Amino acid sequence: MRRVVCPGSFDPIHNGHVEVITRAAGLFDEVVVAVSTNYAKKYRFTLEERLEITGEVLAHLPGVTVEFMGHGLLAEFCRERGAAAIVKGLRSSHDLDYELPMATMNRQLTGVETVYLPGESSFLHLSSTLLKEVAALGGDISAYVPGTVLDRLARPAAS
Ligand code: COD
Repeated sequence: MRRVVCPGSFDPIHNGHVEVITRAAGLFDEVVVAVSTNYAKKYRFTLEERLEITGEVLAHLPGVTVEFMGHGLLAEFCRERGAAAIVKGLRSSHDLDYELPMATMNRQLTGVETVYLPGESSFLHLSSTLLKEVAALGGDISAYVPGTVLDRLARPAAS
């Protein structure tokens, strides 16, 4: 049984994330989507909201579960879950430059490998940050996020 972890902030989850997670679910038996949080970061959605929205969006995918990553190392989370690899989407060579040191560090920490899937070309420009900005300024992002996310973004942020 091959279990992998797809980590992210998912603030909020968008179609680029969904596409990579769907492909990971086709390649591996179990995918744990690990929702991270960082006290230094300001999120649009609370951790509870990100867990709920991400779970709702991915509920149709067999073998996919959504969990809080905790406050520790991703490599340690993977070891505790018995995950063979971390799976991430790659948008650009910039992503790769940023990712390679983390992949090596994670492997040296606990032996967990990192597998990269090239992002779908029509979603390569997507990031949660860009989508939140476009939505906040009144732009239409319906082609890029699941309906649930569109609805949630239209509500006032939790204070
Ligand atoms: N197409 C394809 N893939 C995409 C797209 C897209 N349009 N957008 C994002 N992705 C991929 C990214 O490659 C990313 O890996 C993943 O989806 C999640 O994206 P985000 O933006 O939700 O999440 P990030 O980048 O904020 O998540 C960061 C992590 C949680 C991966 C990172 O903070 C982490 O590893 N934290 C653990 C702490 C730790 O162990 N630190 C030591 C590292 S050695």
